Amino acid sequence: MPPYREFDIEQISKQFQIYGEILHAEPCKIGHINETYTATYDQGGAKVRYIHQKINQNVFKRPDQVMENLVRVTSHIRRKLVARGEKEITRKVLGVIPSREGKPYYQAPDGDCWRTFVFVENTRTYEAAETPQQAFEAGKAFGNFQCLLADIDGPRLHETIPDFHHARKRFDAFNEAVAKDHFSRVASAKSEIEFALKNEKLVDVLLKAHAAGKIPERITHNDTKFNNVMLDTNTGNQICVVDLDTVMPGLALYDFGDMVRTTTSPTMEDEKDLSKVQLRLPMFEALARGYVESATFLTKTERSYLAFAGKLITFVIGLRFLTDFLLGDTYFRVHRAEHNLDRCRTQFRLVDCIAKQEKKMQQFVDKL
Ligand code: GN1
Ligand code: MG
Repeated sequence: MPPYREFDIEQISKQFQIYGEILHAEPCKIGHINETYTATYDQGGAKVRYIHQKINQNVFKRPDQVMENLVRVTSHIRRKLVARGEKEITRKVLGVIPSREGKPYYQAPDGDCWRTFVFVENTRTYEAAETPQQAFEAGKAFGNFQCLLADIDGPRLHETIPDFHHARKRFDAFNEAVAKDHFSRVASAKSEIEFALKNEKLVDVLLKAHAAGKIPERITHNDTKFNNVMLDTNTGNQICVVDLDTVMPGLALYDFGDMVRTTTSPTMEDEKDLSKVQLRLPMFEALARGYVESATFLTKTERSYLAFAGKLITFVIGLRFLTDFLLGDTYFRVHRAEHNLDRCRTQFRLVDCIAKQEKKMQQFVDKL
């Protein structure tokens, strides 16, 4: 996280349609990409919080398209929640605060793009699931989200990062990084590279099924980490999902796969002690129940790949960490030497854990 600059945030805060005066702001969330701050304002004596976030334009080349998608998606969900007569809608879907010019983001003279959201109070996020009930809520949160977007009309959403989960392209990029070895890091990642090469066969499975028309494109979240689910502090129920920059056309299975990656192991993504990495079957089962119950649109074929999707996405994200390590750490924010390599190792260990239990996992899903 870059150093917090109070003055900058104050300047940024003035660009949005927020009443009252800013009191203070703190950096928040452990995201690898964007820069996020929680800011507290005084509004007629009440303290109200907002999120200010700088969009990483190294990753998101078209912030205008990111925000166009985001506004379409959140407006669509909001309309449906209103029609259902739901309460507390400003907690259940992200609210975008317009800029002074009435745009969904503000572009500063230095080119940086900022946006502001309503802060969702009385919720919290976790880096790893602590109970099966939490895993269930996560599955339900993303299943609901996909369901709510299944009938969005108008043109196809923008692909904010083209080929984001395209496993074959990710594999090719990895191969190229190994071949070039610009940072002379191949030697220090020998066994990880071997692991990646040995598992190449995974990468085409879903792409082929999709190309053959067996699994459909849907509107998906594409970054379904467990820490993107806001759980109510009092009840533990899911309230909403956040981090909507990659909401775009994709495969529902990719979303489920990333849920498996981030809820089933008790460890952090960069755990160094690999013996702690595990696939906790009760977590997987609760997650799958929550997801399948709410993602009512899933076809039989999609359901038949749910366990596999966990293995695939965990592999592909490990591959992305490894590639970034080989390319000199330019994509994911790192906090120590070999950080991306550590992240890769935990992912690959989890791939092994999933492979060992994959049959059992799928048998469970088949009975749902
Ligand atoms: C990135 O920034 P964050 O943590 O929300 C990445 C995801 C990875 C994740 C790994 C746009 O998400 O794809 O799964 O790191 N987001 C982007 O922790 O690349
Ligand atoms: Mg993200």
